[in-house]
Amino acid sequence: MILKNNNEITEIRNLLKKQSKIVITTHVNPDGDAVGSMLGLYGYLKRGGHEVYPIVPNEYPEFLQWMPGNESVFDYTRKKAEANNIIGTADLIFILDYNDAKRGADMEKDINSSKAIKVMIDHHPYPQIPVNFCLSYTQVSSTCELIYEFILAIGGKNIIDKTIAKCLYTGIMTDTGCFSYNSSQIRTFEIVSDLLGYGIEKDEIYHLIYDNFSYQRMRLLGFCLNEKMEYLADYKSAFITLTMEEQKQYDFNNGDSEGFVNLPLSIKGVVFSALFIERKDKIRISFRSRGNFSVNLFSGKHFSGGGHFNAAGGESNLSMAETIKKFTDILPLYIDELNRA
Ligand SMILES: [Mn+2]
Repeated sequence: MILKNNNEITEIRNLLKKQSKIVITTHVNPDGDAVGSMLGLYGYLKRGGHEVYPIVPNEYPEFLQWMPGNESVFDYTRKKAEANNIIGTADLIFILDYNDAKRGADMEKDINSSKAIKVMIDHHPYPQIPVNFCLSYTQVSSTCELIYEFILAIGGKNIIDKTIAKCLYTGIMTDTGCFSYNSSQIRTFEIVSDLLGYGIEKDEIYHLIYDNFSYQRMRLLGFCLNEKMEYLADYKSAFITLTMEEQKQYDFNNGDSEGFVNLPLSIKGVVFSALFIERKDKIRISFRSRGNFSVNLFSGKHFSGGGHFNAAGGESNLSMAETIKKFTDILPLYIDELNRA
């Protein structure tokens, strides 16, 4: 258990002895781990008698909206004034599953100017946000795994219940691609085993997350693989592009492209994949890799992004065509690295 006997934990435990006004927040475009860790911690702190506000920088997809506590979540983009006031008057702010101010989007300036005591709990490398307590551990599978450890360390195993367990399991499952990566530590499975002990139905959780797509989304997936994927054998790479026009054709909703970036990695030999999605003002990019090729560094260097070693995001202010040209022009610089990966 990595958080036990930690000075920071003792101080946070003492802080939480007093009833507090607490904000729990997470990164823009929240994923399963973001929402799961936020609502898992929400359930826990709520049961501790605190006044707790889960606030997200923007909306998240429907397949994540079933988790217990979802009805209490504030969407910053929709209730800016109210969220701003809550963040400004909070005693404590938990920053979950991100460590770079950019990932807090518009909410970040409110968090930054708030006098609240800030606690970051995260598993991404190179934490950058100034906080009072930084619980950053890159070796864990997910922030949900850390939240479980955090609750245990704070001393509340008996406050965990099925609703909290559901949220935490969801983040561990989604951040490991259903235990296909980032999940080789024994501890991850011990925690999963504990969570199952609270009576969660893991097959049902899988179903709620992965069998919850629209008909149009399935057709979009087919279109992307059939017509929009490019395979660059020399570079062991493949990428998919999606323009706004194409998104419109398939009634694109936020979250519809979730998981698309992983698919090219199923091609034999491919070690690097990218997904380029056109947004109103920029191209949003996701990168994935297998083995020894760091997409975190690649994205940081060329596409103002970052994330994990094998999974990162990025962006480009160029047009789609110019962005793809930039990407394919850069690849030759990495030919040796990609072939060694
Ligand atoms: Mn995560």
